[in-house]
Amino acid sequence: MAEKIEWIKTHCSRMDHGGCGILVGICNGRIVEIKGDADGFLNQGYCCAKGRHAHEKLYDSNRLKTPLRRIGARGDGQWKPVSWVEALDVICENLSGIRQKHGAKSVAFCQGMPKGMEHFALIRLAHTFGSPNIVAVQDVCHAPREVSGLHTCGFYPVADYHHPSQVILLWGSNPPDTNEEGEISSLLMKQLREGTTLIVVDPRRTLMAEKAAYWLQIRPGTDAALALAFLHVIIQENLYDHGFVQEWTNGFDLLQSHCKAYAPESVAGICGIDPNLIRESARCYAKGRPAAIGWGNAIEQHITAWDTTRALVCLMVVCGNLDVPGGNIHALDPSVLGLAPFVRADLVPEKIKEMIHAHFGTVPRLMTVPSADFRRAVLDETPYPVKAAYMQCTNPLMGYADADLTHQALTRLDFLAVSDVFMTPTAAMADIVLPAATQFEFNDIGHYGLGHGIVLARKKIVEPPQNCWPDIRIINELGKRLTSPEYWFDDEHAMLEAVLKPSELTFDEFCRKGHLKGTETFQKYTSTGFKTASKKVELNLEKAEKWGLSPLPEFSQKAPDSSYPLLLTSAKSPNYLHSAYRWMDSLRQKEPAPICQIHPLTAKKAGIGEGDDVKIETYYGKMVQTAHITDRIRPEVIMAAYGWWFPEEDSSHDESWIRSNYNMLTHVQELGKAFGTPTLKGIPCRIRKESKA
Ligand SMILES: Nc1nc2c(c(=O)[nH]1)N[C@H]1C(S)=C(S)[C@@H](COP(=O)(O)OP(=O)(O)OC[C@H]3O[C@@H](n4cnc5c(=O)[nH]c(N)nc54)[C@H](O)[C@@H]3O)O[C@H]1N2
Ligand SMILES: Nc1nc2c(c(=O)[nH]1)N[C@H]1C(S)=C(S)[C@@H](COP(=O)(O)OP(=O)(O)OC[C@H]3O[C@@H](n4cnc5c(=O)[nH]c(N)nc54)[C@H](O)[C@@H]3O)O[C@H]1N2
Ligand code: SF4
Ligand SMILES: [Mo]
Repeated sequence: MAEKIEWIKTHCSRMDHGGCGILVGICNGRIVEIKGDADGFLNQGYCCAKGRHAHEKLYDSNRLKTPLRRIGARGDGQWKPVSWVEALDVICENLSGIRQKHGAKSVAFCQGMPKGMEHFALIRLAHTFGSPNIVAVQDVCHAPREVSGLHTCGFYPVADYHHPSQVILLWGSNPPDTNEEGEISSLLMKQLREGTTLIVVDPRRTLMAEKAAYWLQIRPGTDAALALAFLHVIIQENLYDHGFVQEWTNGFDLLQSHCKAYAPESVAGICGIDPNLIRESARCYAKGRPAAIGWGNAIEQHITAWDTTRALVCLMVVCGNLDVPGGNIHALDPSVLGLAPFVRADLVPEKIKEMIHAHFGTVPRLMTVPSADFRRAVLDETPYPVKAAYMQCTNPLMGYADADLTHQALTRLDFLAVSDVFMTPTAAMADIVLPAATQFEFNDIGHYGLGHGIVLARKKIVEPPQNCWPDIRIINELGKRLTSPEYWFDDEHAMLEAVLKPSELTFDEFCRKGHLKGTETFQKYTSTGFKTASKKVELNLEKAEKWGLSPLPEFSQKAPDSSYPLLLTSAKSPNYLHSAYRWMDSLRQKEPAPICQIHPLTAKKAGIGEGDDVKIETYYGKMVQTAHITDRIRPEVIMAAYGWWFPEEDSSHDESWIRSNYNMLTHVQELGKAFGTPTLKGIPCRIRKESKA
């Protein structure tokens, strides 16, 4: 007789930002199947391939299962298994020693995409240790949207897919593949089925582009110009919300005259889009109230991120779509412990002045160190030396622009500890590698601190391997040893209970509820004003001048370089999360190799056929990927895969992370001033056929 499967409810995590309610089937203490939960608040039964296969990573034979201590030269791949006590002792000895010699700020605490409570626990560890330096990937991921929003209208305006919109404008965002920040595409798809009009700005003919009433196939990197052209049309054609603009904004007149220079006819050549299409889509967005802008990564992975995100907030504002149901809203958090009391920035009162990036004049309210500035501190000791790093949930050799520079920085550090589930190229550079427990193996709170007004229960389903610890436990234990123990919790469970305390729910009760959502109230500004100095929306952001930034969004074009006539860009793979999980067989079978998409005309010119190896070069570096010829992209665009390394090869072997790594072609020589953002999308490049090895 077949064994009975027991189904347990939890939420998916760590395969993207997480969010889907799922049913996890266990048999004899082992997860055997995963499916979408029809009651899932955000997904209503949907579950993607990554989610369905997520449990397989728990049972991978190559998973890290014991703490390791380096015995050979850095990066040589020679390790000695050690106990947790020894691993933690070595970390504490080194970090304390470096703090004593160079000060607490010479230790950096690094995290990639936030996966759960571990991100905020790490920030708390940095602060209780005394360091202002939390290094994250926010310069290319969400900070441009969030911080531009905070300065312009006092909040981070997120697309509200929970209420019907007349129009949804997806701008450099591809929810069916990425479910960006847990905005699971199910709610969006439901609206489209019910008649919401879709506009898509994407250089690639995605599924959403196919569903769109207007698809603007933009030349990568020109989004600011297009957003300004939308503003031009909406203002010139008098389609803006007069009442809102008059009562609630500053600087409209200046914006109006500023946008005159951005007529669709003037930007059409820059963006590669028919001016009539620009006009019609701008009208459609302006007339379709309420309308939501789903803004994605593409607008912030460019040195123009400040101007692009500012222009898009201005669009929401002038069309009266701010904080209305079905528009771009200020989502209120449920009653759980606030971020500030949890992360304890109060313990580093000089943080704002002392953070590495303060020296480089980034915009106020950017609270994590951009990766470029972190490496300057390590390699040039500017503004002061950084000597050690603790890294969790991150693989900087793959994720940071200029992988070569990252390698130099990791080599230079006096001490590096990395927590991961697999021996990555970055972990291979560490002094201590810690084996993390992962999804399903511990209780966690999802979506905390992300600004979407919800938290999700992630109930533990199975025991982790004996020697794998959840990051929140590692941090809690390091906290007790490295900082004043009174800041820390009896165990990680007590940490979660403390976060939930204001809700008056225990973790078990929270799990039974599944999620908590903040109160839904809209147009909060009508009673309190906007949370800006003037209490109005700052269309013209006067203060920006002081920060060396433009008070009105701008676009200036770079002279083309005839040696690099094509434009390199990327999109997230639906099968992987950044550089992670290429070692999971079922996902790897779906996408075995790094594919770069080339338009038929471009491929023909270069003599490249389907499946050929292609060398892609920018001024800064090169990589090899496999050609896929498709007319889904513009002829001048090369849409390459990002995050590729080869876990089946020895990760200490250079070739593995160099060969097809997109970030070998990016650089940090020119950065956006506001956020220290490098350009990752829209880079001049060239291609040629590479003979097979
Ligand atoms: N499957 C999967 N899901 C993920 C992730 C993952 O790695 N894999 N990562 C997660 C993370 S951390 C994030 S931040 C989100 C990101 O999620 P998204 O914001 O959706 O990010 P991308 O896929 O990078 O880019 C979105 C779209 O931008 C298009 N694009 C490329 N260049 C340009 C350009 O210059 N202008 C415009 N307008 N569009 C352009 C791409 O074709 C793509 O369709 O996804 C999350 N979800
Ligand atoms: N060129 C280019 N560069 C980019 C981007 C791009 O689109 N193009 N996207 C950027 C964006 S949006 C982001 S968010 C960053 C992402 O940057 P990262 O978050 O650093 O990227 P990942 O490759 O997902 O690395 C995460 C690591 O966490 C590990 N991991 C998974 N689960 C756990 C766990 O439970 N505990 C621990 N300790 N480790 C775990 C994985 O094995 C993996 O090695 O990259 C950025 N870099
Ligand atoms: S869309 Fe994201 S949250 Fe949903 S199942 Fe897939 S990986 Fe998990
Ligand atoms: Mo991200």
